[in-house]
Amino acid sequence: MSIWNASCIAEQIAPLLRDTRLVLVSNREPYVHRWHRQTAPESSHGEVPVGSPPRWDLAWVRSLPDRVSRLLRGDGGIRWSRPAGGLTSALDPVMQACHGVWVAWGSGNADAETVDARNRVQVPPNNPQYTLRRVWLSDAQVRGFYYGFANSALWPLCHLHLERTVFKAPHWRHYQDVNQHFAEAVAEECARVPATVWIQDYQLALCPAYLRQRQPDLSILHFWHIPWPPWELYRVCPWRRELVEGLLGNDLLGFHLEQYCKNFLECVERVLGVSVDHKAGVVEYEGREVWVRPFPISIDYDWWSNLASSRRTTRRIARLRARPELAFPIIGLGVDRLDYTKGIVSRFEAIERLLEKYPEVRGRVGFVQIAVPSRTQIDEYRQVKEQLEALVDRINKRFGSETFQPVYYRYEHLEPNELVAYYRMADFAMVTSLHDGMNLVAKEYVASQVERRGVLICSEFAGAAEQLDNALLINPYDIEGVADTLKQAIEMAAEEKSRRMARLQAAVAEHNIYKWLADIFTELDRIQRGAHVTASSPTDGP
Ligand code: GDG
Repeated sequence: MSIWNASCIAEQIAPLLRDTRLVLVSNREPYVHRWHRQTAPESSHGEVPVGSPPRWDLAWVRSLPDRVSRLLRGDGGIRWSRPAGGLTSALDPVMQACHGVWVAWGSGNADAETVDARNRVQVPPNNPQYTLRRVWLSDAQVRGFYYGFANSALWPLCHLHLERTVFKAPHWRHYQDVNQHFAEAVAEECARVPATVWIQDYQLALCPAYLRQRQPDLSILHFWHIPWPPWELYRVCPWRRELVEGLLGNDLLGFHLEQYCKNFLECVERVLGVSVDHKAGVVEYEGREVWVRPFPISIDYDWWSNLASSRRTTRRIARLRARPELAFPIIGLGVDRLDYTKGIVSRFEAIERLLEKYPEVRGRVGFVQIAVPSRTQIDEYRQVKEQLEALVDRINKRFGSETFQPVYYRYEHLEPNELVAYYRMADFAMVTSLHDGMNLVAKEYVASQVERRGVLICSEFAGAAEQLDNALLINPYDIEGVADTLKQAIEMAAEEKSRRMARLQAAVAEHNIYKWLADIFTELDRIQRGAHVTASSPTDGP
């Protein structure tokens, strides 16, 4: 068991909020309501009675034609579910303990049906603990703000893919509008009570300043989940000034790594010419101090480890092992959103090289790739999917036979129960990111390795590599080197595997998600108390 666990939220973290209301802000919502067809299999987590109280606002009137067509198609009731993903599952317990308000885009097709006249719904729907305030976005806004500026400009820019970066003025205008829209909703939630606002990620870079203009005394913090690029790259952004000004609306801005903090501070200095204390990590801006700090995110270690050790998982592994696609003595695993930053194509080039260069491993080792569909409306994502699938096909044709294929490729989203079985079963896991803020898959694999028979291969360009130095670190651009490292993992002695994995587990168990939360809120508390802070001031145990 880790020192930091879920009970620390109520005992240690909630008091640091000093009786203010916690208002969390993210693009994605923690609970989604959707219509389901009566014939559809039951896969979601709960039902909502149809015929919720009528609402006569604009959103309800707009949804009328859609509702009529659903009725004609025979759609059934409304179901709610929790979108899978590290972020929402990590932050939901915080909100449950603090009973605050979570402001997010209402993306479910039945979301508008389940909110009250102020666009709020109590969640979890089966055991209400906090308020979800939904923000509505039009299709054009989603295209311009989300697929456009956030994911076709900021995402590639921050991941150093300049050639994929698209800057379009209409996208930028949508990004500004949506950030304003979020700021308005947040300001309403903070109107009559002292509040601490916690903003998430790169979709909402302008929100802090918009909010600060409305309510100068608010306490605002922000966590940026992706890297921040060096000035040489960042400077190409036509709105480089507006973005840093937006983020300087915060009191505290967190990145995963010290390097991303340094990059950000240099950009601030270059763009705005303001005074930056690089050593302390603080910017003086418009008469306020903005603190910039590294907080490497993590996972709920005990949750993954317990799920992995469960009897259900053991039974599931036995069933998986019986499948012909997995009938190999050694299994290598990759789990990623299908995103060009994850280096999946380079990974398979290295796998192809391994099979070419070391014929003795052919037939002994099989590779499983779980590729989760992601941002499929963006060309770059469709192209990388096609490239990957052609490569997997080629490898299977070159090195497979009538009876087996070396690569088992699944383009789908799995339930955590199934995912954990792959994590525990795999003899090695491959994280080959070309650039990655952190990478939670690496940590989930480590937590799930209950028998300690697996090897983690991790890109040195994933933030996770900084804490996971007992992994086999690779440069994903060096295909020959990765092929050799795969061979090393395949041949590693059981004793060495166990020794490395034990050290990895100790590192992840100690620096788990609860420690991450505690570090962030302790830092905010220190800033508010005006206590002098050093460049890195880790939290003591609970
Ligand atoms: C950003 C940054 C940073 C994956 N497949 C399935 C599934 N997953 C879950 C994993 C993991 C998460 O998705 C992916 O985590 P990453 O860290 O790799 O990913 P990004 O989505 O790129 O996130 C990243 C992160 O923010 C947090 O700050 O680490 O650097 O890019 O939790 O478990 N989950 C389920 N089924 C799947 O098939 N249920």
